Amino acid sequence: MALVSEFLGQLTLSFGSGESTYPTVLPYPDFDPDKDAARIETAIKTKGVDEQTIIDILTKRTYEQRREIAFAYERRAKKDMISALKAALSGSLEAVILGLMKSTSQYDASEIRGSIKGLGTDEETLIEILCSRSSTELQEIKKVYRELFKKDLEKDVSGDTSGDFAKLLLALVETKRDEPSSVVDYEKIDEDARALYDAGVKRKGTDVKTWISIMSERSVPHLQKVFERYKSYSPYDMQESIRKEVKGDLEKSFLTLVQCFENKQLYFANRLQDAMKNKGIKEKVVTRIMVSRCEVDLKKIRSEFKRQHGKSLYQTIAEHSKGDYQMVLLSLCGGDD
Ligand SMILES: [Ca+2]
Repeated sequence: MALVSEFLGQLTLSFGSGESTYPTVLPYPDFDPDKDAARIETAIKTKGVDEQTIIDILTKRTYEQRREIAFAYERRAKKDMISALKAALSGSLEAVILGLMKSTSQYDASEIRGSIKGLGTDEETLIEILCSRSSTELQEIKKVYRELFKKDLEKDVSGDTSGDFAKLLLALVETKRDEPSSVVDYEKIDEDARALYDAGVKRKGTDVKTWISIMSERSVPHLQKVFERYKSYSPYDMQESIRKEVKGDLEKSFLTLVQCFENKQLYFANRLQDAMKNKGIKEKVVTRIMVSRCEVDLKKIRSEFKRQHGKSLYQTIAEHSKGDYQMVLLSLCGGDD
């Protein structure tokens, strides 16, 4: 019975490839965009800015609702709400609020753009986004990227990276991954497991091309079974094999992929923990995960976090942040566990 009620208790929405979602930000029930817009207008005009009201409203409305508020705001104030928020807020709070004014795919596209434009590349951000998003999400990101920046994500990614790392990212962005099938193909599972072993641990050097094609083209449920099967060929599991065979950004990318295939929410929970394991907080990472996952699977990330680290995400954020930034993160977190 516990299982049934637990299942019914989860709000599961479905989109695209039939993935379940576990958001912490839900549609606000008594939604009145005009009233919200008026409150935000007053909060912006308040001397010193009333951040609390802005946070209370925008973290408790979905993206669709925030958009409606922005339209209502523009009608009444005769100016753009995003520009007004930008002028009124600053620092980490501004980054979160402006992030929330984008859709999840617009946000991802902007984070990718930010990580490659200008001098140098923020590989960590690129790896996190490109190796964790589903094919459906990546297709949407590509589309939005073209709309927002009039550029090709494939070209930008391969132009800014090099070697096997570039080949892997490009293969992911090309979104050639199979849809999950209802039929389990044991022969193919065995074949892929053996191919991964032959291309890596078994031989001198690594046939990275084979690894890339299997990991970028097979469906996630198939790969989960491949990694199980893999253990019957290799003395090391897939993650250990990756650590032994490749290095640097390529190693990080393969590890992120495999961790996400196995348990995506645990991957994000560990990223969050890692960003808050020392005194202080890696704001960029925490902001990105909280903003990009709050309408996707943050609720499940929270439970993985508690299970893995023994302390709730809420408590951890509370200890590592302060002020308005803390307030906005805790509100997105949506509760203690
Ligand atoms: Ca080898």
